[in-house]
Amino acid sequence: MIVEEIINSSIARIRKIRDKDYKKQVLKRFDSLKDFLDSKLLEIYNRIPGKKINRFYRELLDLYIGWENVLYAKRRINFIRKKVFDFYNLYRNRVRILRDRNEISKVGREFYGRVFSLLRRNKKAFLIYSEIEKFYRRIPKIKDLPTIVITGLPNVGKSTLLKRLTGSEPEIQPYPFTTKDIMVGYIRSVYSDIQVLDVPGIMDREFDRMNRIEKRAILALKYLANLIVYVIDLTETCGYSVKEQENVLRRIKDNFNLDIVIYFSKTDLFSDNEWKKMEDFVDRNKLRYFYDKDELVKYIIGFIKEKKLFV
Ligand SMILES: Nc1nc2c(ncn2[C@@H]2O[C@H](COP(=O)(O)OP(=O)(O)OP(=O)(O)O)[C@@H](O)[C@H]2O)c(=O)[nH]1
Ligand SMILES: [Mg+2]
Repeated sequence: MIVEEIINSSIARIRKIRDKDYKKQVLKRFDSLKDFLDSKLLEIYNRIPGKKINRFYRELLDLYIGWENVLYAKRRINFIRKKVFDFYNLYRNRVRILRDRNEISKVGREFYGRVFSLLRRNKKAFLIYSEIEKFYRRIPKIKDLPTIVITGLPNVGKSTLLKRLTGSEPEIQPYPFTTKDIMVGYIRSVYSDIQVLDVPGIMDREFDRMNRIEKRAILALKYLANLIVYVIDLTETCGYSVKEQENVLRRIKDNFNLDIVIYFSKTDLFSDNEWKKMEDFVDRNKLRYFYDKDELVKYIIGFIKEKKLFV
């Protein structure tokens, strides 16, 4: 798709160039094609991340596209750029020594033919590039700010909490796996903004057995979190038992050396039974807990301040 678009706009540009002197016209067209492709390919090359990218984005790109594909595309685009330049030099020199209009026209067609088939043969690199562009549209820009990651099982109310904390508008649905990418919102404080990330739900299984979508959440915990807010749905309307939710919590505790607080969601649905379950849960797990979002915000700001994380 993208290759054909590039070819079509090249042709449109070339056709606009006219000169009374046929040979001059052909040479000007060559220049135009070379310049256009050179800037287009350089733009693409620069949009494709390279080895200098940070580890979070690199591993995330690896999950979405495959890091080796990204590197392949970057190398390939660079190669195509050089090759276009080679063809340009070769065919320009050929045209220069010709006088016959038919001969010039033939060499001209050969130049365009080789350049366009070079692009078409490398469709894969351009396809990977469009995947990268899609990735950039899906993944928010992660800023260098103190960062809270909201995590928990699917459907427990993570995105609802993000919305309540930050006023952002993530998709919220009554079924699991609604959030597939990483969502971001900000808590404004007098010190600086605090970045809050809402990530896909994770299931009760070993981290290395998780699917690609769950692994996105793990990467956010691994590379970005200063504090984890673990959401627990004691009503179990999420479809998962408290036991399963506790297992995942334990796994996170054991694998990440990070501060964790609990947020109990859906308290508007609580009966006496759930309030009792909350007491038991807190007794067992000895973690700081919240069910009021204003209290949680206050705590988060205090935490960031105490840990000197404000930038
Ligand atoms: N009554 C009530 N429902 C809630 C509350 N929080 C979330 N829900 C409902 O629970 C369902 C799941 O909420 P989400 O916020 O999408 O849950 P999530 O954890 O982001 O889910 P995934 O993205 O699929 O992992 C939705 O139907 C919400 O409306 C709450 O405090 N009270
Ligand atoms: Mg969600």
